[in-house]
Amino acid sequence: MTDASVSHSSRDPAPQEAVELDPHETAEWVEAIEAVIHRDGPERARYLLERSLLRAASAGAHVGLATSTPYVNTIDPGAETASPGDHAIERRIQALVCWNAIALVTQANATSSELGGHIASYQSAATLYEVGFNHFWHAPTAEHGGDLVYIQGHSAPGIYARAYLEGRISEPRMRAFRREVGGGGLSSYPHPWLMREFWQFPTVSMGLGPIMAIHQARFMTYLQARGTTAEAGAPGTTAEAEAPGVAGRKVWAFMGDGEMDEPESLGAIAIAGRERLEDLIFVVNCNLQRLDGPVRGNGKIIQELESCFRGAGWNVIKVIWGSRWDRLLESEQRPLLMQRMQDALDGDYQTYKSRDGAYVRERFFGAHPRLGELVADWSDEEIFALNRGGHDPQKVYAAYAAAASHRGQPTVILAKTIKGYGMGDAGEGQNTTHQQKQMTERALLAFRDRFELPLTDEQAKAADFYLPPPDGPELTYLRERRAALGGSLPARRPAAKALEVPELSAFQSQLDGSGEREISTTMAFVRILAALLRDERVGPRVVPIVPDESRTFGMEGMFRQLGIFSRVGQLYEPEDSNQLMSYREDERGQILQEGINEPGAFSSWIAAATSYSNHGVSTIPFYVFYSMFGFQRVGDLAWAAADSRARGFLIGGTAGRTTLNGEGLQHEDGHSHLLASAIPNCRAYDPTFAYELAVIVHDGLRRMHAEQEDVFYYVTVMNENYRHPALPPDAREGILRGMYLLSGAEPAGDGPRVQLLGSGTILREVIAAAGLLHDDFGVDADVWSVTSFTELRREAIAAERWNGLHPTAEPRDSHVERCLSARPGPVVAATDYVRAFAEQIRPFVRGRYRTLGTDGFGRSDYRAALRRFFEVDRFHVAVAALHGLAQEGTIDFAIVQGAIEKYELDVESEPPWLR
Ligand SMILES: Cc1ncc(C[n+]2csc(CCOP(=O)(O)OP(=O)(O)O)c2C)c(N)n1
Ligand SMILES: [Mg+2]
Repeated sequence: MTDASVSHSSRDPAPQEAVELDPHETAEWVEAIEAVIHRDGPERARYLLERSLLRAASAGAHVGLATSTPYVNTIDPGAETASPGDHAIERRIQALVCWNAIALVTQANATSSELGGHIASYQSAATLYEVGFNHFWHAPTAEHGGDLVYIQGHSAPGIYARAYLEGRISEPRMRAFRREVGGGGLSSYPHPWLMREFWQFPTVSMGLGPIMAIHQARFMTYLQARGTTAEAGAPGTTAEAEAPGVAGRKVWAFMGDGEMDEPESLGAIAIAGRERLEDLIFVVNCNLQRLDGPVRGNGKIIQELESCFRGAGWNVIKVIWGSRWDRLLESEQRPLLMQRMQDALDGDYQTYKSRDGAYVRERFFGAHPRLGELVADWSDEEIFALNRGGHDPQKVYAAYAAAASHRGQPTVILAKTIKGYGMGDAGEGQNTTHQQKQMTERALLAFRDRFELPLTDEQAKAADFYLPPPDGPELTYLRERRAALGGSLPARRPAAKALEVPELSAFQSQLDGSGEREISTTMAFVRILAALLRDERVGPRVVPIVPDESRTFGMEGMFRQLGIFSRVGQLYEPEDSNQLMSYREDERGQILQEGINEPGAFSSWIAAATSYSNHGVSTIPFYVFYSMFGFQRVGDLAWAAADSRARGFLIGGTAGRTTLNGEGLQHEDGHSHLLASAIPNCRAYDPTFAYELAVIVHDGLRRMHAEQEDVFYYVTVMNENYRHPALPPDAREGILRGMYLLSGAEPAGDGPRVQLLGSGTILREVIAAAGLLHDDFGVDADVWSVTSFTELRREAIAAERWNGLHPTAEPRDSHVERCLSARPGPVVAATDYVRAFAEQIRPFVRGRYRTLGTDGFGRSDYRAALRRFFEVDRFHVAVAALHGLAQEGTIDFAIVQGAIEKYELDVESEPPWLR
């Protein structure tokens, strides 16, 4: 066996002849092992070999233990836990679920294929789900918090079909699969946003399910550890009566074998191994196919994955062969059969199941005369009926039972199945099966016959849904099983108890301004966070999350104070133990320091931001990261967070293209706000002053955790130090709506006048420009702080839409219009983001509007040089304002020319975005 229990290291210099010194002695060793196998079983043989190898290694032999095991089931038939279920009824229930799943997709595509859907994937996975639903997965109850099941996105039809049998989904709703407009239909895939009481986890973007599940399981250990703190008496901490806690709960994550190609799928498995996440179970449905064709036609995906997961410290359970193979594997030809099983490639296995028994006899068993003899008196049908492990409820049950009771490691179940199982020549094992959205009448009849469904020809041909009598054995059994496990799944709990959030005055020191001190908004944020952490009610709920950037953001003081969460605490003496701010890991630590791992950190944030629903306990996560490595890096996870109805704060640090000035092109973010603006429930702000930040964070807490709105916040903070004024009276509402008047030229004189809008760090250039305009040109300026162009646009397009649909009613004004309409003069907006950020409000600025932004690649230099380069400094703002006045005819163009010369603007170079 090529990859059996032992492999030589690639460094082993000894050629075969050099070590085969004594064939007789070798034979004796092999015989000895055979005797052990015979007497004490293969496990004992493995143990002895491992011990011997260790001894050889200690003497200098380059040996390594193999990362994969033979291509047979991990659990021997004799060691299987027997399923306690009624196998005949379970088989019938599964057939009904499979039928209704086919009917769901077929009906949706009956008149046109516009809606789409998937049949083959769920058919291959049905047993894997059914065994879980019947025997393993708890719904949330007073006693059990409920297992968290990450369902493969495009297996949704089967999950709907089961919910239909349970009476949770009506037939009209089943007929509205993928028709959500108008409400009531079933979403294409698991989307909590669209079916908020049903789906918990949006998994359909491949790879996100696995990484989110790992960090969910890790977050559960965090909650448990923090809950222990509460039991020890800390006030107001997470362990409280509102939820039964996380004890006994498991995370089950389903994924496809093709999906394992995604870096996110395998990229975090080492974390699960290292953290010994024993309540995490992956089920990889190895149907050997992805969308286009074979996953590893020339290899073996199960063996490859086994190596990866074993290397990462997981317990691996392979469920390759069904019970009908047991007899063959117990025969004398076991070694030869195992060799053949090992030799055949995944591409071969796929082809076997797309053909027939005669083909399997010839190609698989025919490879060796003694194997051929093994099945000589079998019919072709019997050979073809040799089943795969993932379709055998008993094998799957045994694997699940072993996984559920395994301690000390996460478990992955690698189940071999057939894509399009049961579809026959309509798709079973065929390369085209993934795209199959319908079954022909002939295929539907064949399916009915194969699974003995009680349907008339007419019903079958019409792909009618089939609901057995409610008091019949199938539905009675199905209900009883779910009742025993606490109720139906999947089920999402929309609400947790609202939190009492602190008053705005909790952040008084930020509201009062910084006086003479120059600080950054990053520093202000850290102080706001510190104030929140001190609050008795919400402090323990705060989950600070950082990729490897705490020191970048000045948060390292929290290490000592809060501790970094570690399941084992701190087993070493930290280098800086004698210092006040030493590095401290703690079993009850509050900070999640995720390493250099933005997708992982974001996944932890999602787990915390949805804890109100999945754990019945609201937590308040703050994920603080380099804004350039935020949405751009993990945008798909941000989308999944939005779909998940996440509630929490994303803090984009060192934001803007010219504040993080020395770091250059890859670090300087000028567009994350555009990416954030595309997410409907993400409230995004680019504040300048500490009081703005405090108002925004406070309102976020109120909306998300007191009012329980399903929104989350993206707030950018900067590392540029300056003085912060105090909160102006009446500014609060404008800060939240997106703009407010910072300084007006009151009383309005008769001279020329302009409106200057500034956002983020560039607001300070805008304020300075107002001074230049006044001092050098006698022009008055109203200065507006724009905390969010995105929020302004959202409100304005809503008003515009309303007006368009209510033409005879009194028109509604947007906040932008209310602010600017009575203010004379051209409008100039400047931002540290690309112009498109400020362009968002153009249709709602009635006068002349000019935007300045940082379009182009970032680069390193001094801030002043960069702002001049991107043409967003005070001089460019002033000249843009003067140009607007000239265009309006208020001043002469010669004045603008004079200003350009006075301020020495570079007029001949290429625009910055071309350089
Ligand atoms: C990130 C991403 N890329 C592509 C797709 C489109 N897609 C949906 S299913 C699928 C094939 C899945 O194959 P596999 O993971 O083996 O699942 P199976 O259907 O075989 O169970 C693809 C490519 C997707 N959903 N997400
Ligand atoms: Mg697959």
